[in-house]
Amino acid sequence: MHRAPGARAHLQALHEPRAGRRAAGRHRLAHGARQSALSSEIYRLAFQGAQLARRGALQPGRPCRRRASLGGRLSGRRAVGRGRERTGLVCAGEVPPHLPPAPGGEHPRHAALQDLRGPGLLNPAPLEEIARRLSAEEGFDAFGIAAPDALGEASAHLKAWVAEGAHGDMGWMADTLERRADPRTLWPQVRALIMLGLNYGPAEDPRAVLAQRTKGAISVYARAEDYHEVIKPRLKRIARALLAEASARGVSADVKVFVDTAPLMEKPLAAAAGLGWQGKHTNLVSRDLGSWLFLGAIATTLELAPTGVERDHCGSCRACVEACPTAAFPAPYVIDARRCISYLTIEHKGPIPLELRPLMGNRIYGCDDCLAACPWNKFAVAGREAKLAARAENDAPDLAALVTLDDAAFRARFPKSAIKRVGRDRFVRNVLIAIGNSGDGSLRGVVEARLEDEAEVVRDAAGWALGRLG
Ligand code: B12
Ligand code: SF4
Ligand code: SF4
Repeated sequence: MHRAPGARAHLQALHEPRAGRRAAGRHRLAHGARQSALSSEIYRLAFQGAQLARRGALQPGRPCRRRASLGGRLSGRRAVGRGRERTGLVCAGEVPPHLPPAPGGEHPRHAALQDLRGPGLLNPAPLEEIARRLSAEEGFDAFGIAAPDALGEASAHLKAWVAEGAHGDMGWMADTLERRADPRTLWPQVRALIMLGLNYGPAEDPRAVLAQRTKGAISVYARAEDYHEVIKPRLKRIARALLAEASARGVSADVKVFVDTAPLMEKPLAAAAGLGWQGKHTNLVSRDLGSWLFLGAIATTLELAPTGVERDHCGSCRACVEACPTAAFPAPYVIDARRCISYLTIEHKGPIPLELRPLMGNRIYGCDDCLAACPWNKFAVAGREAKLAARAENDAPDLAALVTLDDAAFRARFPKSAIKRVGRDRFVRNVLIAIGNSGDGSLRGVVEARLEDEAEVVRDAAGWALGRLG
């Protein structure tokens, strides 16, 4: 992929004060998901296919005996749960009976069963194909496999980007730099990364709300349920079924699932897996789905063959770069997060730099302008996942109502939503800036009520908004 030479030198330093750094180990990511240094989402196949056969893989419902060190019995559901005690084994009894046995397996019934089970089982489909089928069954729209060493120049770019300070006060980007720059440092045993994309294309142009100055613009990804919660259970189910299939073939393996929940460079890995390319807005663009794509990953110790790389199809287009209201792209393919409204409204805790406030318009949570500008969206279709469909109350909410929210009302207003993760103070700060930009003097009263707010960041934004309303 072409990168503009010398782009790094153009990164703009804003010298804004840095908010407190996050403790290493557990972080909140850009979109609020919890990030742990090494995910606890490990699914281990603690037995070989031969053992599986001996224990009776063909006896569904048979109780599962774990190794003493892991202790106890776990149900299939609990085996994929969180937490140390739930770090899961997949039990023989949880392996669906229709799966073929390990080739050359020890179980005396295998040969006879192969006859009964029909063609294809002597030469079962490659695990790559199984993974692809499972992903489609779980509703993913894009699939590919990347090798763990596929990051190439992206690692160096990440390091240059952080060294430049373009990550602003996302201290967790710096804290996790070495692991993020190489999946093999994150997890030395990893042999392949299954990269998945889920289309969340909006039904309408999300920019329509930008003209309604007394309404708040919430970015498409946050108008519905928190996508982390939608995607992660699906990744777990795929991982579990894939391990069961591998086990039936006598292969022991581990997997970890990620959706923005670990220091993993999801975009360049997805590009290496052929899901699309990183456009000039830096996000992954797909020829079939445009820019509206969530990414998820299943890392595994299974040796899976990588799929092809997609080449860059941006050409001479600059629509996203020119659409950015805050000029957050110092060069094509490079973002300065410190100027990005998504960063300012979601990640940045303190007061928003004065010079950027007027440029934010009524965007109160995230921003979609660069994504929406992409001509490849003409091939996009509206997302199929009901849980990711925008909630009507988040399409164009009244700023006057949102600015009055206290802590409890804020949590109640955004159930199961990623928005809840930024907390009430940061959210009301954003709403006040939008009110300041509305030019609507009738909102002075609700702003004045926030001048005595307990949170300093809210009082600061209220003072600024009042000044703007005149
Ligand atoms: C940090 C982060 C942010 C930050 C920084 C944005 C960014 N572009 O990195 C902020 C808060 C601003 C942000 C915003 C958004 N995010 Co975000 N974010 C992430 C996160 C956690 C890490 C991304 C990362 O590694 N950034 C580091 C930089 C270095 O990476 P990069 O921009 O890809 O840099 C590449 C190129 O730009 C280039 N480059 C960079 N610097 C330099 C320097 C030189 C000299 C050169 C030549 C090249 C070069 O090389 C780099 C490597 O390929 C990922 C999840 C994940 N774990 O990957 C989600 C993720 C990227 N975000 C996502 C989304 C949806 C968004 C928003 C659309 C949300 C919204 N509507 O508000 C916006 C989009 C803004 C934008 N244009 O990027 C999705 C993107 C899906 C996709 N299709 O690509 C992800 C993958 C989450 C997910 N699992 O779905 N995000
Ligand atoms: S999300 Fe908005 S502010 Fe951020 S880079 Fe894209 S257009 Fe610019
Ligand atoms: S808007 Fe144009 S330059 Fe930007 S990502 Fe899409 S095709 Fe590439």
